[in-house]
Formats: sequence, structure tokens, C-alpha cells
Amino acid sequence: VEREEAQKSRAAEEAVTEVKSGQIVGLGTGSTARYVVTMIGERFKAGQLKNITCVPTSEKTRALAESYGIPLSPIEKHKQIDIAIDGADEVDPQLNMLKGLGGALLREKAVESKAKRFVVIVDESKLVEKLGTKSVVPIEVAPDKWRSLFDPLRALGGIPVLREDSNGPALTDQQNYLIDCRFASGIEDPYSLATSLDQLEDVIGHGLFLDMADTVIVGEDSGARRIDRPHPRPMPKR
Ligand code: A5P
Repeated sequence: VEREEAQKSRAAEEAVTEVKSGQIVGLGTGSTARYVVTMIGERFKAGQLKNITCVPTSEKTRALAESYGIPLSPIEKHKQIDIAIDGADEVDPQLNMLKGLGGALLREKAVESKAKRFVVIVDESKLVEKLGTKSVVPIEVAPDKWRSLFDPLRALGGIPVLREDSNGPALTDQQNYLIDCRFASGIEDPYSLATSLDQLEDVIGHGLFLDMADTVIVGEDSGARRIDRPHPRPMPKR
């Protein structure tokens, strides 16, 4: 865990060098993105980053950014933002990702799909050959709709489980539920699964983030390694 934390912080440090004064910056959610929020907060307070506006992807991130006094703005106010930085649960060789174990997938996708540049930061444990190998696909659903999604998800080859915490079903910032859907031997074709999920009426959002990352920064034991998309991402992003 200590080693992973050090890797996360190294990746964050490298990503934050891309943030410049005057920019509109999307702030991710989770234990890796937290380093970024803290580093941007410190630089803002020290006057090294001036005139930035941040767009948080969760209430947790909003509260942390607010504690540094960073000016914040909701994503609805922006057609485009300059840069977004966030973690991920899995990253494959095409830089496609699974996200949402932190529960913030809906706003993460809303913010990150509007970013001119989306930088993803991970420790080495997040790199996989095939998505779905370690992580589930989180799916956001209205509280009264989760049962009706189980059969369609099983028909897609998934093993759906309602996410619960100590108080019962886990709630997102939007007061929705999450279904964690496991794919026993990984996801053969993430594009076709994403399309199928997008077509299910009761799916409010899902954790497949395809063709979205411009750069993945992998924190290593000494330093950080950058992986850039070989070609510009196709538009529109999903
Ligand atoms: C939050 O909803 C997620 O998408 C996070 O980005 C993801 O779970 C990574 O979190 P950690 O950085 O805590 O692993």
C-alpha cells in the first residue's frame, strides 16, 4: 500500500506540471486524484497558480478544493474545459479505462468528456491487458430501477451485484444506486459492451471510459512514465 501511495503521488506530481495559471481545470475523485487536488490547492494558496477555476467531479472533491479557497464552477456552465486530471481503476493498452469504484463516474464522465486534455494518473497495479480482469463495471441506476436491470445485465454476460455500504445500498452524489457488474473472464469487446449499456434505458451512467484519455501517467518506484495516445482521439468522445 505504501508503495502504491508513493506511485500515485509521483504520477500526480507529474500531471500537475501541466496545469497553468488562468485555466479551467477538472478535478477527479478518488485516492489518486486527491493528491492532485492537494497539490493544486497548495500551489494556488502559494500564488504559483493564479486565476484558475476548478470543476469538481464529486462532493468530496468539491469540499477538499474548497478548503484551499480555489474558485469552483459546475460543469453545466462550461462547453469546454482546458484540462481534467483523474485516476482510474483499470487502464488497458489502448488507454481505455474502467472507472467508478469511487462512485463518481457520472460527473467524472460529464467533466472529462468536455476536457480539451484529459490526463489519467495511476499506480502500476491499475495496468491490465484486458478490461474487467480485476475490476467490476459500475453502473449508476435510479433506486427504483435496479432490480429491472439485473436480467439485461446478465444477458450481456455480466454478474450484477447491488453496491452496499454499512447503511444499506450505497448512494451516489445524485442519490442513485450503483450496480457493480463483474465479467468473469474480462471484457472481450469494451466498445460493444459500452454501446449495449448506453442503449439500456435504465442505465444512467457506466464506468467504461473509452477513447477519452489523452495521456496516462503511470507512477513508478522512481519517477513517472507517460503513455500518450498514438493518434488523436476520435470525436465525439464517449
Ligand atoms: C471514482 O469514481 C473513480 O472513477 C476513481 O477515479 C477510481 O475509482 C480510482 O480511484 P483510486 O484513485 O482511489 O484508485
